[in-house]
Amino acid sequence: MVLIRKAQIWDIAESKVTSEKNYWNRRQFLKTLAGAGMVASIAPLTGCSSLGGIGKSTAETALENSLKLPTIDSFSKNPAFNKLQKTITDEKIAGQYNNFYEFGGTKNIWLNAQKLPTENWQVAVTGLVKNPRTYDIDQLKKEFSLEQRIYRFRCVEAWSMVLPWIGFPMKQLIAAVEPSSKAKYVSFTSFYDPEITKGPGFHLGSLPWPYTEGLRIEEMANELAFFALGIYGHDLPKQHGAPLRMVIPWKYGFKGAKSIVKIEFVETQPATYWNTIDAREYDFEANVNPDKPHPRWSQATEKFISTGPGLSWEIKETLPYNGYGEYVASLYS
Ligand SMILES: Nc1nc2c(c(=O)[nH]1)N[C@H]1C(S)=C(S)[C@@H](COP(=O)(O)O)O[C@H]1N2
Ligand SMILES: [Mo]
Repeated sequence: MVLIRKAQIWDIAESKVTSEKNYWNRRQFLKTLAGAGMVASIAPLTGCSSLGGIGKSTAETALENSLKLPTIDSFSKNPAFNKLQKTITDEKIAGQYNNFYEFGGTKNIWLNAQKLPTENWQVAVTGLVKNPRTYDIDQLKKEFSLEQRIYRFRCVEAWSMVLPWIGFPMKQLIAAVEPSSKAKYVSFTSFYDPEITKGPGFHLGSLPWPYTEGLRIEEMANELAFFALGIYGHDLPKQHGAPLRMVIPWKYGFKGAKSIVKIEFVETQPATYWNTIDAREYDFEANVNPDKPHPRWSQATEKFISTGPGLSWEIKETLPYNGYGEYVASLYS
């Protein structure tokens, strides 16, 4: 059965899709939002303010600019994982329906995320490795072989997309830095500077910033685990986690930390952002699993967000491991 429902992109953000943020909504978030005047500041960013009634809205132009990025010219296309996908999510929809809590607690943080400073970015690869190394983005693009992979993407909030990432398999980085036999886990840290991300945002003092995520080293070595440097043929826009993010397609979206500055090989399971906030709701493993409901909602189906204009979705059945069981189920047997 396929149900189609249409909504405005700003309707879905808070009321229609169950959100990680609801956790904070219920506790202290609304209070904070009201205090920061955020409710009032959202409206002009989301769409309808057209200039003098003609031409594109300022938001539309800003969105297009945020997606106009240097193209990546040499990458191969790897169709090995395509068989479950028919439609790719529209680029503008994907580019204005994001989770990036450093820049705010709603789905429409794409404009605020343009504050992320991506110049002279460096990624430190450290810890239990033979060859620790700090890479800049050009080095990553040169030293690893870039490919496009069209992956299903499933957020724990029960919405999903299909996205054409460009990047390289994480196992190539493992080969380059040569972890020691003591390395059992890998910790990934996102950019965080409260001076830059402040503004409409999600900045309760108790949150465990910076955003961190973690994998077992065998998970990182799996063929599917991917570092994305691009999407839709060009560099990553800031709202998608420029200039480097994790993509782990068989796990819920929160496992894919954005705007990575540090990758550390460690001996024991590292603390991670959502797991520290609430381990019951966001377990470390976080494999997509339709049979294991989130404590507050079912994971049996998902809202697949595909085409524009405007936001629409189809209800689809959620697949174990998001459809990638043949590649990853053996990691969990
Ligand atoms: N640093 C950071 N990474 C993050 C998040 C975040 O808030 N901060 N949100 C996560 C969640 S919950 C999801 S669903 C995806 C969303 O990625 P997208 O906005 O590119 O679709 O990013 C993940 N990575
Ligand atoms: Mo998510």
